[in-house]
Amino acid sequence: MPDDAFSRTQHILRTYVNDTRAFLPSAVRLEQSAPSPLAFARGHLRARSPFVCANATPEWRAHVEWRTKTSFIARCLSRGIERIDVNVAPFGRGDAAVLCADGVASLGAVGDEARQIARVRDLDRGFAFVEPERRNVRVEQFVHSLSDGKEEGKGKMDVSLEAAYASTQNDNARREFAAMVGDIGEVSFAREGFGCDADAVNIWIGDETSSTTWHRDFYENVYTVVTGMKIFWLRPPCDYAFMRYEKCVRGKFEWEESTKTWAIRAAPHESAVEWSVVDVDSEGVPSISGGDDSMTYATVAGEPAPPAFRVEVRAGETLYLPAMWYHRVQQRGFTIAVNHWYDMAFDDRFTSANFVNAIYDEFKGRDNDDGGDDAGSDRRSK
Ligand SMILES: O=C(O)CCC(=O)C(=O)O
Repeated sequence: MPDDAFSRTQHILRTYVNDTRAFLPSAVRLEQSAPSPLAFARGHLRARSPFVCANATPEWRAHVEWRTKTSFIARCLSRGIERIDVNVAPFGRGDAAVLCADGVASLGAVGDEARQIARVRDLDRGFAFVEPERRNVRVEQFVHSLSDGKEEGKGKMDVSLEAAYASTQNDNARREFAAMVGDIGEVSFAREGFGCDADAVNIWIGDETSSTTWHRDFYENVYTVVTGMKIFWLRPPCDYAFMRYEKCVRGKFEWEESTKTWAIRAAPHESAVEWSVVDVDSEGVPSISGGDDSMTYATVAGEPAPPAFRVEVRAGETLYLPAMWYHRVQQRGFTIAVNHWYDMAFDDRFTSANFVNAIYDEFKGRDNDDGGDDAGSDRRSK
């Protein structure tokens, strides 16, 4: 492809991003009360623009029963829930792209400590998409291992459980926590606005040790914080070209008790995963990229990425996160949140976004036709 066609396409993409962003508000609005379902459907849902609203779920008993570590543990035990599944990963980075070179991956460093590295089995170099280790642990032990928000940035590499996050995103509210699901309900504007039941209801329990890397979901997301605080960084779907999606070899973190180190087991024969390798926009979370340029935002037509929207969602508040918006998430202190995933409309916005992204990929010289997951098989994807 001649250079001039490449740069013309880059300018067209840049104009597309600027024009699309001009239709969005400059910041995510905080509404003091829940909109009516009609106002939600006519306003935010039609525009697919995120907002936070206070007090959308005042009837949830969870706001009282799950407010402190002690009351949450007591509630679990009184309902016969003694053990739960948690994800464990170094630096709390499950579902993250890591860069491997010569059979090792850099994982990050805390303060003046040397960077932590993990041995990678079955992959010499390139990006791996690494899933966390799943453990079934006692609720009490897990909850007490979480911070109260006063020890930010503390390195916890030597105690593996301290990088644990209840984040199975497998409808765990209605499965694992079925005996307590009556403590939460639906979010009324969402239930009526979407006109259907949620496909999944997920409970997330963690602290600032864990974070969720940039990705997008093919679900409408209604995300309520019960206790603690979440920080979301958001980017509209038009920002794809900045997100450095790479084809990554699947992998899994494995804790090696004998050496007290983490390793990564790669699965190069399984289908690849397309994942953003961008590793910026975090606060108090060590970078895993070690300043590697290939893990910062791409530029388009020589211009840097426009800013991400930064949103704090506090206890009692609910975020509407439209489908296909990129997001990256952290929390502060002991945090419990509940999100409802509703089916999205697979319409011309879906196909148009795929078209624009494919044009960008084509000009990047990438093969987009095989390997990576698509919306049909995995709703957490590019
Ligand atoms: O809370 C988190 O860590 C991630 C939430 C998320 O990615 C989602 O709800 O789609």
